[in-house]
Amino acid sequence: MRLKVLDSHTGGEPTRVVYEGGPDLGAGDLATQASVFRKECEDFRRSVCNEPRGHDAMVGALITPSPRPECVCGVIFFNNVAALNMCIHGTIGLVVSLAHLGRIGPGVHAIDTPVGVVHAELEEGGRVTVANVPSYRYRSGVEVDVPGWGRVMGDISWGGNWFFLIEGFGPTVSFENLAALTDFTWAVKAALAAAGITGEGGMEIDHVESFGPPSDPTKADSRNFVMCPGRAYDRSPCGTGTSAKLAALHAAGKLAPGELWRQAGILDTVFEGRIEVLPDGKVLPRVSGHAWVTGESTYHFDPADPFRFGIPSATAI
Ligand code: PYC
Repeated sequence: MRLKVLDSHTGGEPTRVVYEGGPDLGAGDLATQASVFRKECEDFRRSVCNEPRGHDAMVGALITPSPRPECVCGVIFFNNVAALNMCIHGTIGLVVSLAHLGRIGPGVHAIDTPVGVVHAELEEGGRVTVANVPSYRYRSGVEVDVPGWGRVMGDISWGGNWFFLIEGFGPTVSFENLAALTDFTWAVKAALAAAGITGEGGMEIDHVESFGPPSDPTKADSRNFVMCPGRAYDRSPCGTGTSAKLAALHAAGKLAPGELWRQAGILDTVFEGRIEVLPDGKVLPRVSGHAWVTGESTYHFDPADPFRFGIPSATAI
């Protein structure tokens, strides 16, 4: 077994695209391929994202064939503990990586994911805009008791992943508070699960997003801290999290169709977002950002190497 991967980062958050040697997930739709991945590809997932080749913040992107002829490819995103439903920083990284490999050029490209087809536009200057899956605020003003932190209120919103959106609770959203923000949002995630608070249809709320004012209001409208399912924070503003926020802002009457929202992440990198309102009342978010290719590798799997399939993340133990 040999894998070829291309590394990039989008606003600071890494994406590792596996473009050769990855597992065959069958010819099903992407949701079916994702369930095969979840059942059969734990060694592969760990090999790519976890130490010694990766680290807890790494997000993998396995390119797979899509049964939809209009799509340039399918993709399964995954991290240090599991497969993800969707990932926008990863889609931006994927598009820039496919362009680096000479597989696509500027223009709009349909990409198949386990939660639906997204359309990504690569501009000449390298900026990528992702038209995400339909997004919506599911519940607002949800209260949860968080041991050690007290009662916290937030909105539950879908942006391709399930998010609990918090403002005005917990540590100030700033880089100096990374450790406290990690403890707080992880405790919120556990409290939501303990209280049986879920997304629609009982789906787990696997991301928690805390908001505060931007460090520079001329460059962003808000700054966030996003806790991902493997207890690593998103270094970027999180595109699915930005989509969930856009949906919640619109539901609260605070964002009109076409209006610009500039979401900064904890490193002060910015994603720009706008919405279109769909006939069923959900919104179609468009999220723009940049990615940079940082490296290219071939992975080897020596049968004598006890850690050729990675080391489990401490979060997963
Ligand atoms: O950008 O959507 C995103 C994302 C999800 C998890 C990490 N990044």
